[in-house]
Amino acid sequence: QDERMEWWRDARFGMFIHWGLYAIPAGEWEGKEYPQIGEWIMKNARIPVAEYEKLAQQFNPVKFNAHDFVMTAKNAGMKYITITSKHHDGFAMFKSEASKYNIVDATPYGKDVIKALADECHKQELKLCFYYSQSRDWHEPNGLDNDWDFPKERDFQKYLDEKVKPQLTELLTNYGLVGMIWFDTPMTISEEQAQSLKNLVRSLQPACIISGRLGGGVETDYKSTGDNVIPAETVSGDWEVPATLNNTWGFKKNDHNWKSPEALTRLLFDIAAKGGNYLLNVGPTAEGVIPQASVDILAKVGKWMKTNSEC
Ligand code: JFZ
Repeated sequence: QDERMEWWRDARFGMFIHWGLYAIPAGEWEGKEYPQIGEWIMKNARIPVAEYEKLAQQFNPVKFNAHDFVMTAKNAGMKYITITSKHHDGFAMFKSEASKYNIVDATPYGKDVIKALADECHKQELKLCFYYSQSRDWHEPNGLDNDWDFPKERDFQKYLDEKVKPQLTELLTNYGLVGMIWFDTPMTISEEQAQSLKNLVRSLQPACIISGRLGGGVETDYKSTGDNVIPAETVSGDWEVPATLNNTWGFKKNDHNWKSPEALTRLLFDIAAKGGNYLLNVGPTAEGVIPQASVDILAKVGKWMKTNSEC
């Protein structure tokens, strides 16, 4: 446990990346703007799978450059990147044999952005971590939480066996050393099911950290606070604050409610002083670029840290 957590405890600051098909609607569906977080648009607009799937045919992030992503993180003083390999919409941003609903097989772009990012992270010695939505999957009849396409009962175990475990195996086999798997919103996963996911991660990469939101009451390597929630006092154990730069995780074209670099730097120091990590989010566009406002803010945070740290 201690060995596994060593790099993470030193890191203090990481980049969260929420990137997927939801960057195309960017907060708007059929002329209507949805006020909630961008990556939830499929559920909030109750978009049928058959409709939402068509976004894949348009997904062509030709401006994506792994080097730019990594440099933006590095310049901010971030030591790891946690990217959505599969969010609740069920779309895999990596090549997957377990589901054709992935960036290589289902989009005109046809390239594995997770692979490009993994290679660049390894080259530049940043830890690469994968967010993976283990319970919610709005694309699968047996995944949880899509009650508009699939109102009937479901075989969650089948979904775990046929999609989640094979995809986790791919993620932990094809991309070199993985810093952590960031599980999220466990919903009704049982203790046994959660434990089997933990065992799988441990068996494939014993050094891979397992984040706080696995579920089933199963012990994980550290705690996540509520999103954007900073504890008032020192917390025992390892913990991380996932936070947004504006009001959304996935890109929304009309969300310009950015936090200031000064406020972010203060939060970062506050969190670090209390012994936690700060995982700060960017939401790349459908073209594959991190919004310029985010890049500028992070650069200022990085500059402030460089001029004011002793080491
Ligand atoms: C989840 C996701 O549903 C969301 O889309 C995003 O990925 C975020 C990072 O994680 O949302 C949550 C999960 C847990 C809490 C709040 C929002 N929580 O514990 O307070």
